[in-house]
Amino acid sequence: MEFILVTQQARPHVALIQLNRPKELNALNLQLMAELRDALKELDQNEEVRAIVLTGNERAFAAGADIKQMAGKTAIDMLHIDQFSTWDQIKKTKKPLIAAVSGFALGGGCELAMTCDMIIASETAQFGQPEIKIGVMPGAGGTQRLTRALGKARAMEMVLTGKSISAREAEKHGLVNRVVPVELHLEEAFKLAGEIAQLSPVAVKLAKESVNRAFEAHLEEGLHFERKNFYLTFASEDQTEGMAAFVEKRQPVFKGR
Ligand code: DAK
Repeated sequence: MEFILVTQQARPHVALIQLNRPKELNALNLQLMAELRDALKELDQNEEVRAIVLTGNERAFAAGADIKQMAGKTAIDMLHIDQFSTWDQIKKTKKPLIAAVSGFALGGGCELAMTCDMIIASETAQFGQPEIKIGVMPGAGGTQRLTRALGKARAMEMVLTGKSISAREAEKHGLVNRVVPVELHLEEAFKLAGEIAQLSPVAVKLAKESVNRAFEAHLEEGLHFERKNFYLTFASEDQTEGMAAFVEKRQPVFKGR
């Protein structure tokens, strides 16, 4: 891996992926995206990993797709480039994925953070879709996810002007879970991931899938999906253990079975 750093057990059962092109503000070139796709796939299959934190550095989470790499491309070149496999892999990842964002989260960087399940932002984080300023528009979910999070008026202004919003504004509108001082943002993400990693991996997986359905389906279909997954948790040893531990007034030991 040249452009990302992967730590399988950064904390117990919590893996860390760090985007690592600091001089280019972690601009997402094709190799970085392919490395990210492969790392996510591997960590998602690793039974020792129960949650994944994705981060950049203090100055930049990611300043977008690599403009220098895209500059000379034609529409047909872009069509043939297999960029979507990374975004598909992010969506397919069954384990909770938490973005720890500091500094720039722009264009594809903002879209990457929004595709994660939760976002912990540092006070310096800024979120934006500046593609319009370079004559294009968001292409990896920005117009959809920003609109769902912020509402039409705010998303429209951001997408049509390219202006970013601060971490505090993002928090106010529910785009991020919380804002913490820069030096604490990664630790806060680990804390959240660690909390989830102690719970039943079976229940966590089904619950994540169900929350995501709220965005992807109509209410009736989402409720139906949620109910089916709820019943399915009763097929797990973790459900038996969790409820037995409650009754016996002890801590449960979850095995992901
Ligand atoms: N691409 C390539 N290089 C970048 C970059 C980017 N997006 N952002 C920054 N860099 C490079 C700069 O060129 C500079 O390199 P050198 O010139 O030193 O070699 C270095 O990083 C430091 O940047 P600056 O000197 O510009 O630093 P400043 O603090 O002055 O400014 C900035 C920081 C973030 C405001 C500025 O760098 C900037 O405006 N960057 C571009 C932001 C942007 O427009 N992002 C959107 C890109 S379009 C898709 C998937 C993804 C996408 C589309 C489709 N599919 C799956 C279909 C995504 C598209 C995009 O993200």
